[in-house]
Amino acid sequence: MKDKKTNNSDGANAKQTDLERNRSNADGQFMTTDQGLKINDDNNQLKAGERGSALLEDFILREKITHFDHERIPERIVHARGSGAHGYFELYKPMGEFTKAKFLNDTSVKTPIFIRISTVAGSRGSTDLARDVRGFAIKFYTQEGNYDLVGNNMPVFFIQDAMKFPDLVHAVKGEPHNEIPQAASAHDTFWDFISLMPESMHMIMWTMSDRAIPRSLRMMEGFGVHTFRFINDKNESHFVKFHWKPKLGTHAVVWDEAQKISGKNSDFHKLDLWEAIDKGDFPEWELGVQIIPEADEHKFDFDLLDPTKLVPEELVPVTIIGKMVLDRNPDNFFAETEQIAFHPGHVVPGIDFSNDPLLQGRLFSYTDTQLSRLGSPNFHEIPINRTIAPMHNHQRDGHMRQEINPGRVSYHPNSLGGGCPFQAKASEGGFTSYDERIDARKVRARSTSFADHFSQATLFYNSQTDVEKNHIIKALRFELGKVETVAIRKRTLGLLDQVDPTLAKKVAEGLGLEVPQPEKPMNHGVGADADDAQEPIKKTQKIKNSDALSMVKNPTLTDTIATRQIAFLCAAGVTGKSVDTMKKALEDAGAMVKIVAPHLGSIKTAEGKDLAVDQSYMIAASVLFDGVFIPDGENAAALKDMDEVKEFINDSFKHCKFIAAEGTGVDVLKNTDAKPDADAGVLTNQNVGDQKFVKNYIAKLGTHRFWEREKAV
Ligand code: HDD
Repeated sequence: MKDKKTNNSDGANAKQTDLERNRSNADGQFMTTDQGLKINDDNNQLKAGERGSALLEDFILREKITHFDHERIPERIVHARGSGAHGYFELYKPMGEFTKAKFLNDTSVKTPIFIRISTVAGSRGSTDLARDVRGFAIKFYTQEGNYDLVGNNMPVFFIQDAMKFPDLVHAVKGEPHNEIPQAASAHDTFWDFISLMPESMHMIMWTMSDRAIPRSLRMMEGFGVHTFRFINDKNESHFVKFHWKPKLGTHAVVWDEAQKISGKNSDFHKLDLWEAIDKGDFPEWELGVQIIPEADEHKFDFDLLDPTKLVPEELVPVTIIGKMVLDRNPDNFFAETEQIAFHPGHVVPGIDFSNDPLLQGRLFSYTDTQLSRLGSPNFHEIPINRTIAPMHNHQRDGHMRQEINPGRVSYHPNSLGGGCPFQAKASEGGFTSYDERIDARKVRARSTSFADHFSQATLFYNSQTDVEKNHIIKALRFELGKVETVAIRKRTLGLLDQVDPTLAKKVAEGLGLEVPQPEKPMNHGVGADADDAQEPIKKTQKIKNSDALSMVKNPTLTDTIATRQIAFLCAAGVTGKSVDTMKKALEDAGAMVKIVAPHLGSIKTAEGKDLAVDQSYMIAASVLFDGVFIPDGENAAALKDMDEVKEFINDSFKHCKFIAAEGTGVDVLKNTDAKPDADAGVLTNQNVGDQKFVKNYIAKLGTHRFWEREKAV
């Protein structure tokens, strides 16, 4: 499928050429030291005699070891674990009415991008399948400079003010005395903090939902989270919320599956993204915007500046304006994915900030963190961070400066350099901040319009299907079950009760607790200090239900099975026709088939042909697949009694996957939980190679999971 690769246009080529300049190609070259000296022996250090001690003189050994000793840089404080990819953004329709940003006005330009998708809490080596928010950060290399949209896969956040960010992160990370647990929020300090922060309840609904355990990084929505501003060339401002809608739909795994994947393949998401791009199945997202005129700022039941609130799509529809395609894996993880430096303050003319107090704090944090992570104010000179726009200013020197600025002039204004570089007028593309009028007292306080912490949490919960609600209940039972301090569990139940009494009751049952009498949760945010802290309020929302918030009801859901992984449980004697018919149909629909057998190499089919084996039962596990097919043939006799096969099918059944078996393959189901029943998502067929059966299985796979099989809590 390699031919799917498109040629990037000018901008994309410019970035590629830029990266090319720094790409080392050792093909056919001699090995050298960092100084270019050809190396004669890379296996032995310089010694006094063959068995002698090392000689300090060995500058080649010292150079190699010194470089190795300094290979690591500090990992990101949050979002340490990430996957990156190159791609491009293409605009569908000019947005000049709202923004003057050039890349949002010219449909003929393909803007190169680099994306980094990450987990938040865990260290660099932690598992991909942690229950966590996913970072969704995109750097657009536009012709007017870099624009970074540094968002998440959830549209809201835990806290309203950046002042609380270090506390949130300290609470969720491994506890400081023993650094346990790794990449998990299921522990006392996190829930202690949450139980005292009612403003986190809406985000808690999202993180306890299946959104926090995506099936693939390619199957997640992305959000800019904050309200930003679009500014047009008349200097008019509109508020804007950014959405990324995945072409493959929004899908998740279930929690039991997530935990098992972490054991079987903790790089599951990283590998999935890498392989899809490598095979030419380029992931795509459409960019959507919700645009709100300035005049409507106060029209809502919530404050647009409050990052714990979303704007329901029923109130302001999402307009799709372009698409992002990921078409190239990085050449080097460290140089690109690790060294990329994002910053919500990297904007271009036409995009500006709102006064969201979380965003305002972020505008300080990101450059500051790059200074300690990348170690120099020259981090913008690293190839992956370099703009493709011309870059000239009077900033000079600093660690690892690459740029050589000739001449005497490093100040403005100057006459010796002819006044260069010049400032740009707004009409020449110079960035000007939106001239919002500010006339206020200097206070440490939070607006009372931020005080409703529960009604959108309730909206989210009410918008879920029963299955999704059950998953939230189970997640909360798991998380709070891991909390040892009973008072924290109870305090959290008190907050959940304000979101939905039935939810709180069901979680409480699992914990063997009663929902406590309504306690007045203190609202730390509102009021100048704890003495005049106010109670949070719950406003009636106009919107009671929003399908866009449910992954199952989501209107953008597609029935594609493209890139879905299907396991064929095989052994010697399998009927080739049964394998071939199903395989061809699945692959034609874009799915990927893996032949699983007792050993690697190949097996003989009933027709006497060799069938190449992709994975043995030792490596394959149901949790790494989206569906399973047991073909007809003598293989059934061998598979029936294999524990690995039984476990495979039982897990598929437990995790609500569609199971198909054909001919004697149906016998394999006998010793498992998956009894043949089309109404229960276990499809069987006696007429080997029947196209109707194959089509039906593909249609079922398109619905992702057979949720009805799941037992209610
Ligand atoms: Fe942040 C990294 C997203 C609040 C401070 N953040 C980081 C990354 C993403 C986000 C996606 C990883 C970028 C990458 O891949 O390199 N952060 C968010 C979102 C937030 C948010 C969506 C709320 C809406 N962050 C937030 C606050 C602060 C920070 C309030 C501090 C006041 N974030 C950071 C940071 C990081 C970071 C410490 C760590 C590594 C980095 O910046 O480059 O500066």
